[in-house]
Amino acid sequence: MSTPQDLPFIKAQDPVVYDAIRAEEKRQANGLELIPSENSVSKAVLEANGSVMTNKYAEGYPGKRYYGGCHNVDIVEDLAIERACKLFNCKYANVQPHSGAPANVATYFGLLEPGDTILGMDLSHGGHLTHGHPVTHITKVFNFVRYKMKDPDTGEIDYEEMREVALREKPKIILAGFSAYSRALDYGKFVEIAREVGAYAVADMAHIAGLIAGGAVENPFDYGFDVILTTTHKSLRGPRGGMILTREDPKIAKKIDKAIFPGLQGGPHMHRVAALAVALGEALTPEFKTYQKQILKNAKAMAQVFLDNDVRLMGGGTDNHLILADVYGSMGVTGQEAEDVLDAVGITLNKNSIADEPRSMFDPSGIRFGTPAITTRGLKEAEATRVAELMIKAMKNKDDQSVLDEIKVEIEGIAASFPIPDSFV
Ligand code: DSN
Repeated sequence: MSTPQDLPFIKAQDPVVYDAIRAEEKRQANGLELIPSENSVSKAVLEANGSVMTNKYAEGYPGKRYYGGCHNVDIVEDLAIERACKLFNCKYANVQPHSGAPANVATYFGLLEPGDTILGMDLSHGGHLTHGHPVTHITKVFNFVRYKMKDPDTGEIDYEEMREVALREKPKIILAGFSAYSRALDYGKFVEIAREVGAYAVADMAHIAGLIAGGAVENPFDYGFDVILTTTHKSLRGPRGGMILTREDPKIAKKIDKAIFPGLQGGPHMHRVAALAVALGEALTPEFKTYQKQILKNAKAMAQVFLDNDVRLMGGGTDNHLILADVYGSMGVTGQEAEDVLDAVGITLNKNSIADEPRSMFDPSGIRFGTPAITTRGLKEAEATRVAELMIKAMKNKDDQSVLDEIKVEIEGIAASFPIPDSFV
């Protein structure tokens, strides 16, 4: 059962903040979270994240710090590193990145010289801002070139084009990874092309880190990727943060460590590192493997409902935890309208552009949703199917308040029957 956090000191001292936290607790408990990059951590992770470790400066790495009094924070950082290496089958882990974007930036600066080229997935085909979108500062330092899907309806990457671009542009990093792509990547092809042009093979697995750790999808390291970077708060179900993992080369690991500190960051957030150690301990349990497999089953069940209702899905379906649906093209409901009507019935997700988006980024054609958070609550295929049916019904009846009211009651009922657990072990 989801137990409210004990917050006596905030309550006494700062009622406005207290009320906002309590309201957010209720919002999370009473609605269904379908944003594919969100999840609900255990109370153990929450406790570590809210602990006195936040008070400690610890620039450097375990055993080699620039401050005294680091023996306790060393314990949790060593533990997080050891657990990360075990989970992802690699030799080195840096657990200090404050989040995903700094992990990307540090990896680029660690492995490349300014002016070098990075080949990454086009944002409009599922990539991420940090993979070279012109609005990011990093594009002033490195040259980004892109690969795309051959066909958005199958999701297959155009590996021939990727190879041609790689031979022509000579990237120093070939980046596999995405934030809105639902199909499995051919990691072998990435490594083959990277080796051919002398590039590092780097995977940004922020979205699917939990699926990899739980053995539900393939591990890029099994194909020879050099580096994997990730956030820790999505399917991995840890505190907010990032990690950079190096498969086996100590020279690469050293470059990454130097790029994080002193290159990019100051003091690591040791409360977050402690919480990550706890989360990675949870991820090593058999229950976590079952959880990750269920995420996939639930996503497939939801995708099937959309396909049965003739809604076009990017990639034609899903091999992971997320679904990107062209609701405007299929139902005449814009992404913003869908986000709003679903929010009104207690389902949180995000509007998202589809491949080669014909509308504006602010009100695109698509919605993106996923199953890590509802699977944490214990929903299985039957409930996931029902939630997807209710989503379709709400979008089809977006102007009929009485239908929306009925749907809201049913969603609240599902949420009440599947409370967010306190613990996963
Ligand atoms: N904001 C994250 C997502 O939702 O995919 C990625 O940074």
